[in-house]
Amino acid sequence: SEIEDLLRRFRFKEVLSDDTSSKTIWLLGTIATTNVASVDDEPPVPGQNAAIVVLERLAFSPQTIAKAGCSLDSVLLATGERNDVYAWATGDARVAALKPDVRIALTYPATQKHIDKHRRQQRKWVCETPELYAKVTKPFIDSQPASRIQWVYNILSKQVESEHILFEDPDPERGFVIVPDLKWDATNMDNMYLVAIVHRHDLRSLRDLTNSHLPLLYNLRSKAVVAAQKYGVSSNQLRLYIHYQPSYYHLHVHITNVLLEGKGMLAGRAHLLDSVIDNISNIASDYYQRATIPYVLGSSDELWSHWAAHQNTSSDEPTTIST
Ligand code: M7G
Repeated sequence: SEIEDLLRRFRFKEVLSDDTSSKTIWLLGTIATTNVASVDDEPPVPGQNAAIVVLERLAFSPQTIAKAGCSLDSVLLATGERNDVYAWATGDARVAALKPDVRIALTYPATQKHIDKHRRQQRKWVCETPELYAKVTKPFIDSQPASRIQWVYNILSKQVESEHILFEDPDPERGFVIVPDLKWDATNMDNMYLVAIVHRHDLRSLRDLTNSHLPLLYNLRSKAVVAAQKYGVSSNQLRLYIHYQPSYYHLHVHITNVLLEGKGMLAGRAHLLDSVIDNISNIASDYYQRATIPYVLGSSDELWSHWAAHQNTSSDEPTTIST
């Protein structure tokens, strides 16, 4: 097949990044003009011979294993150990029910953008004080073109995805739309992922919330429960949270099944809606205007360069909470 032919001609040059939790590795290489192994010294040229190969270990399929049974006779053990009732080993699965075990994706020709996107990012914590928010983050948010969130306006105006709307409260102050999130296949309830997008356009992030928005937040919390019930997910099985920083600066709330776990829920990005409501209603109305909020920035985030420009100290030095 064509893909097989391309993969045979792939010449590895560099590991761009890897992720042990998703068991995935991103490789940069070239697609050689011939199948001959000796022709492999061409450097990758973006847009021409450069190629990115992604190798991902596949998850075990309970259905396949249940159907085929899984005798481990033919698992070749490389090493093994035993301690009390515990034993463990590594080896090669030679069991048909465990195969195929790798997914391969190829991008060819790969552009510089593709390569940059997959190259391991640097990451750092920043502690955003209200002063730093005003100086660095807010100007960045203000400079975001509306076109970035055109997809949000398309949903709110029912031009796109209207057939998927699970719930809408059209009220301009406290209303919102709930739709299945782009990331969800809408079939596996364990991974249920919905997103609630507020109708008002003036709330760009967590930082804008005060007690004047409590009616909106309460309303949203109770209707998220109703929307999730349509998929058989009950209120105590929901994780509701707001990202800070989000990718899109128009207030929206993530609504997921508590069984779903992933990067979007990491400490330092996901703020639980219940805590947000509690902080605003029981601690201070201006909690999010006064809070110092730590978060992680990646070097490919646009905001990274804005912080770098404002840091007169060495970039290696951690950003500390101002005293
Ligand atoms: P976020 O917190 O701004 O950033 O969330 P993140 O994407 O880094 O998590 C935006 C959420 O909206 C994400 O969960 C996206 O998967 C979802 N999303 C993004 N787009 C462009 C769409 C879309 O066009 N339709 C729907 N239904 N969801 C989207």
